[in-house]
Amino acid sequence: MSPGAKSSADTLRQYEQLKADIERHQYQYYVLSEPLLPDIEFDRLFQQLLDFEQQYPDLITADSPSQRVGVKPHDGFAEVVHLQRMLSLDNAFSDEQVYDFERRVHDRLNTVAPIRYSAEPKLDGAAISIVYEKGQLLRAATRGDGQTGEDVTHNVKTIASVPLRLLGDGHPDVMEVRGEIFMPSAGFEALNARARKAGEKVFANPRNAAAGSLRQLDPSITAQRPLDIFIYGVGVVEGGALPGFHSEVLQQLQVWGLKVCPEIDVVMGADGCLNYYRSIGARREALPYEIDGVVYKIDDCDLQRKLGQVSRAPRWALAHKFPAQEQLTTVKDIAFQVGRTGAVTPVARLAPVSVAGVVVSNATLHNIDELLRKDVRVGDTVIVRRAGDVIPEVVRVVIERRSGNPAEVTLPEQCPVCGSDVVRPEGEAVARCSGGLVCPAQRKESLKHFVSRKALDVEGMGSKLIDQLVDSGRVSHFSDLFALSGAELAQMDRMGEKSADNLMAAIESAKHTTLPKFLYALGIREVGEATALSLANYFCDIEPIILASTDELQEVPDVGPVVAEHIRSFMNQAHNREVINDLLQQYNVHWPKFDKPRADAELPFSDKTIVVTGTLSAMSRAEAKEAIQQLGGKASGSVSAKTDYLLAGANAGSKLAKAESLGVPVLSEEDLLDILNKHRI
Ligand code: I6G
Repeated sequence: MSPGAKSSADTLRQYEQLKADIERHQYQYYVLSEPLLPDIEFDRLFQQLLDFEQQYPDLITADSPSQRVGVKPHDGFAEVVHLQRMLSLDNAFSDEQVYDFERRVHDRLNTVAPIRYSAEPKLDGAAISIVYEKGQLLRAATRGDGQTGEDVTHNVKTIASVPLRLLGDGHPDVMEVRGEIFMPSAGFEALNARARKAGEKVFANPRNAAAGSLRQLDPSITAQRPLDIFIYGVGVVEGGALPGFHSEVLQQLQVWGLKVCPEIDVVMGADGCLNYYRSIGARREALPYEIDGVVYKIDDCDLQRKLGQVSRAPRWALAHKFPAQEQLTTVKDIAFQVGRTGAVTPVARLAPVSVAGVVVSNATLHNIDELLRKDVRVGDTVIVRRAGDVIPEVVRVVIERRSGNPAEVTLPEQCPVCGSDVVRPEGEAVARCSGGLVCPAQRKESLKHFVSRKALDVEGMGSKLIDQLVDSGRVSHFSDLFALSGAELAQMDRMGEKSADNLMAAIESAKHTTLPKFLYALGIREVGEATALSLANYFCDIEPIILASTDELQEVPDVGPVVAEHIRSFMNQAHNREVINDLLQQYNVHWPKFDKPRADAELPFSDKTIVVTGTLSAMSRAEAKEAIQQLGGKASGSVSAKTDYLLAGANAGSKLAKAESLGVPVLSEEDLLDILNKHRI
């Protein structure tokens, strides 16, 4: 039907239903911070409304969601009427839509002159407006419905990167800045890991975590949350002037101490925008925060004014979205997997669905409590999420789509792999198979850990091969790997003679390791790389660790009673000590003598705090941190005035910018390798 078509009673009903659906989803999203649908489904619904209204313009009501930006504020906060309406952005999902946008801009401006854009990553957080009066932070408010938001001043003031007073001088009398409050990925993972351990509610994604943290009624809770901010523009400005180009405005804001995303760039034309989109897209996973696309803005503020806005979005800006990280699919089955430490983890087997370019057919449900809290059942429609390298997870069930009454899922009483009892100690979120290394699943996972890159690093010893070696009875313990012959390996599936030879060479070279790697490889519960290094630094050899009491173990920095107990109980088992003995005596697994860190004065990084950032080529970041500690230094996570050096690899982002702004000396990977060589570490 053509635009302007006449509407019938049915059409009216359909329109009212569509509006009501969207309002309900907006309430869930903005007020409760608990969206029912993935963004992509919501965007589809919203587009349906826009198409509908284009077809039936006579139906459009002033309260249609298309005429508003968000929803009404929550009761717990004072209302703030924004000095200037906070808009949304129009979205593009394809290159073609970006070219269309530029064509519309050219038409409206009646020009074909090349257009200069400011391009920036689109953070996945919560929009904020902050008003500064005479350089002092006066008020901060959420977007709300665009006209009226919630007063979250007390909460925003707890965010360290939000200046309470602007730096320098020449500030306008009144200046409203707008930006995005977000939770960096590492902080989000840590927050959820803590919540999961404590059996508390976890956040579905960093955006919900940021929005939920910002809207705490108690600011002391917000203060504990790892929130950060990027300012992306200004609203009302009175009693002062800002530069005439958006990119220069942002530079000025930075000079006044406001935090601006270091990835912002100025590009020419739609082609420049698309190059930017691809280059940020390629680095998306390496960025320390989640983004869901990029934003292009016409850089010349005069042109922005000429173009103006439609009801809900400026005509001079466009959000270009990445493929969605959340999709809908259905649960075919719920299985229980047994891990290295016996943890029994529920996993949803899904109807395959493409999420951000990868086909996902399994998603973790973390533990039985979370499975029960989410109430996932076979046959359910669920939102599945895949972000970065993180294992795909079921975010929530779309309960409205459940049909019939599928059975609730319960924790199995016996291990699905070996039949041993599944036990769940009082107060623990994780249930475990009690079979230990009798359980083939635990054996396989322990072996996979033992040969992994950060452990003994046996190149070419993949997961499928270990499954075969265990299933065929050739390998039961770590030491059995060193007893394998080339002929035995060559008999395995997809193993030619050549690859068997290569693998034999890899097994041989894995015998030469380091004490921290060996300790880590043993897979003792809660002994990760950092703890293994601390143990090595303290004891310098394996023998004293085997013999150490829990009290002695707790002398080691980072080792508390729980970890000490895990180490003791591992070493108390005769067969574990036998395996260690076989590895060292019979198969000659060895490492260079491990000295206690030398006297401070001898070491180049004594008393120095060093932050590692970016991608390194000769080592992982964990290895660089290990090296820093061996050189007497302390590896820290964030750059501050107290940081002595920044070790920066490729694509170092905000940490490099911050180090430079604070005058912190920057070391390259080559510098570190030189120092290591000089000190023969
Ligand atoms: O630069 C921006 C980033 C994100 C934006 C923006 C945004 O919303 C989440 N929204 C508007 C309205 C503008 N810039 C102008």
